[in-house]
Amino acid sequence: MKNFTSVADVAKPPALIQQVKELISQPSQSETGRGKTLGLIFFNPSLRTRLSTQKAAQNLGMNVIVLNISADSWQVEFEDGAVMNGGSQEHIKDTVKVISGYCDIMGVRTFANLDDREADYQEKVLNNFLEYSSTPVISLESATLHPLQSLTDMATISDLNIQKPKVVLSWAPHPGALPQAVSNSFLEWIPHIDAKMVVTHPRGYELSEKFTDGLSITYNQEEAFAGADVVYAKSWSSYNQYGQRPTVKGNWTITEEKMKLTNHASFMHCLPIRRNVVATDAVIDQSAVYRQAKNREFAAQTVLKNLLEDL
Ligand code: SN0
Repeated sequence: MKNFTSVADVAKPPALIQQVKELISQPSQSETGRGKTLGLIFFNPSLRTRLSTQKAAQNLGMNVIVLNISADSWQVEFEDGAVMNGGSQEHIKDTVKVISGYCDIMGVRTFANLDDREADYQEKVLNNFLEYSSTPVISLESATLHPLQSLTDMATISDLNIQKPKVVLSWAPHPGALPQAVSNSFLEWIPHIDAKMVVTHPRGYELSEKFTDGLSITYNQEEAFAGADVVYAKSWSSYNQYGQRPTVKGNWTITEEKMKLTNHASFMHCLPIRRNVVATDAVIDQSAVYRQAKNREFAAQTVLKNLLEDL
């Protein structure tokens, strides 16, 4: 594997998911990464991604350096050919070339700005890393995808050992406008496990057809929940009215009553979760979210190991 920025970077996604499952059932450490350095670059906040990837690298004997660009570094200019007489001090080209000189593998987190759909969906920031880095690049969540989360989610679902589970991706309320990355990415990976996929969201919250083409989609959340084995909750802002939050009819918060419609479904969420907005305390407290968060370590370790082997 040369980079890990979407499922398209993976030659055999089911084999990678299987490797994560094996690590879940039998955690292990190795010296594969001895003497190698992982650089983790954050343009946005992170808890699980940061710590699980650091831990995963340590499990492989790697050194890790972390930079929070917005808090600790120079302000970065992204425009090609910019005359830099304004607020930003360093061009992304220079930032990436310099950091990659210190690293053997580089991870980057860069959220959608949710203003300019074209810029977000062209993955402008991530592509600067791919273009200017001399090392493999791992997405730690980009504007439109979150592959480490999705690889974890596929392994976590597959680890339930339910034959062809019914998996429901449900939109949920949130006080702010969130990216579509986690949901897009989930839908990009789900064909690589044997599942029956249903998406439910209010009108106006349709995702890009690139990710939902051919899927079963309903505006009726309760109908979607009937017989579900997995309920995966996520809030996202509108794709069509980009970054907006059109008015929603009814209450989409996931409650115990709604979960009773399912086939004792596992409740999943990437976290952080707004308690009693996305889902009630009772739903979250009995859910798979902590197992899912722990599995982030095994997904990151699997990805790093594959990248190290191909250095
Ligand atoms: C991010 C998102 O893509 O939805 C990261 C998820 C892994 N989530 C948030 O930014 C949540 C922030 C909030 O206000 O709850």
